[in-house]
Amino acid sequence: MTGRLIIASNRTAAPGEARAGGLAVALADALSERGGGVWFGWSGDIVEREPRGAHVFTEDGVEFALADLTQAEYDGYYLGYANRALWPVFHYRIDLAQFEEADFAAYEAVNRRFGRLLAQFTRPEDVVWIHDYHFLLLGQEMRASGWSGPIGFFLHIPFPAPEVFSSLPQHQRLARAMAAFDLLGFQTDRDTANFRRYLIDTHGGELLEDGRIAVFDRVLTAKTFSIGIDPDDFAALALGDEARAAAERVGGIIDNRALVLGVDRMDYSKGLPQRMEAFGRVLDDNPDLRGRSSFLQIAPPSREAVDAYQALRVELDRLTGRINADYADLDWVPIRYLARGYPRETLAGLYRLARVALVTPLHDGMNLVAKEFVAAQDPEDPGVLVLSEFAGAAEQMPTSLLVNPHDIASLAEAIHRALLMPLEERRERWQAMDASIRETTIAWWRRAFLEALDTTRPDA
Ligand code: ADQ
Repeated sequence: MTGRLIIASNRTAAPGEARAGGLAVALADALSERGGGVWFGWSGDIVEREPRGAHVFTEDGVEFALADLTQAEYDGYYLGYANRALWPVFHYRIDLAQFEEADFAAYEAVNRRFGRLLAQFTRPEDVVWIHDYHFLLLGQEMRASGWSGPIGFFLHIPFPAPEVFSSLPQHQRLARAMAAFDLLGFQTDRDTANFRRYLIDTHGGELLEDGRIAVFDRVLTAKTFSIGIDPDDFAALALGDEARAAAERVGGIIDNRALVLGVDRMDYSKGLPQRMEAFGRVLDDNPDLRGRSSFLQIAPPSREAVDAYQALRVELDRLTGRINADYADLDWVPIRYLARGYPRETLAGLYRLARVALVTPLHDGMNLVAKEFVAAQDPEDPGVLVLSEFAGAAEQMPTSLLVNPHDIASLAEAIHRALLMPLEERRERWQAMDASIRETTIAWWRRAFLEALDTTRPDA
């Protein structure tokens, strides 16, 4: 008999919170398929006094256990170590990373407090699944609190090359803690290979015949589980009333010119300035295309308390202003840049309307926008995906127009080519991408991970 599932992620889909994303639905499904369990995470609240326990709610047989953070914990653990050190380094931006010892101390303390708390919710036959870079030490802390059952970990962002990971002053400490997990899941084979190479070259890890790695007196499995979406659900969304209404509205505003679309959280990993420059370059080099296509970039601000995010906002304002001032005409604006989020239905309608999607991050774990765009297309008249070779999705979608997002000239060339691509070629490329997003759906992802985790039990 399989035990209950215990999930830990920074944010949860607790009662009352919108379960908008595919990931939240998938984890909720995983919990209900196992007949219940616990979903642990940060409540989203910042409190004055050191919190001790967790708020517990039960919904459909799932216990939600939510812990608060103090202001100092939020600053040091969340904004500090997680988002000023780990996020930039894992996205190859050592230049933006700030290595403050006090931030690491806060990260360690929160992982310790949360690990102890979470251990109290477990029963011996359970399995534990921990998510993402906020909780690299959580498994080790649970072990210190007496938990000896299976622990899986999934990293949603890239695992960088060993030389880059080693730039973290605490990388040795992090590596030892990560060895407390039995199964480590990564988005792409590139990430899995980076992690293995790091353990083998830096810590004398040994690759065993069955593919597992022996390191720090433990044996662990590192494997690729490429996250996906629910393509049928998204395709249906794109045909719904709200999606159609959004497409009609935007189609009217751009006067049915070809829509070039970008949808991202506003983050320096997403390559937004490079993308805008490349669109500007298309207009510089192709006078015949001026007035014939409109670029719409949707980018809601995130993590605004971190300096690098404020700087990005200023840069995007400047770039759009310049390109629009150079090229806008009485009846046409080249770039529309909306610094706010939209409901999934609206995005689905815009994806379907778009002739070209620009998904050009400098580094990205997977990038689900790329997959959502593919799912939303009209099979008879699909749009073109311009995709960064540094997005995890590139490994699975070689028939997109793959680009190096740092190379503005070839990015501009790809946008130009996408705008002029004949219908037959668009169909052929899209069919292969559609087949690929149907292979590793979100349901496949969670089942494959949990099956692998179940087999790591000593008695399996
Ligand atoms: P994100 O960096 O947030 O996620 P991504 O995978 O593209 O990146 O997006 C996640 C979801 O947010 C998608 O469903 C998308 O529709 C939605 N979203 C993005 N921009 C939006 C906008 N402007 N308005 C409204 N909704 C928007 C992290 C990693 C990724 C990894 C995912 C899942 O950084 O690499 O693919 O986790 O593992």
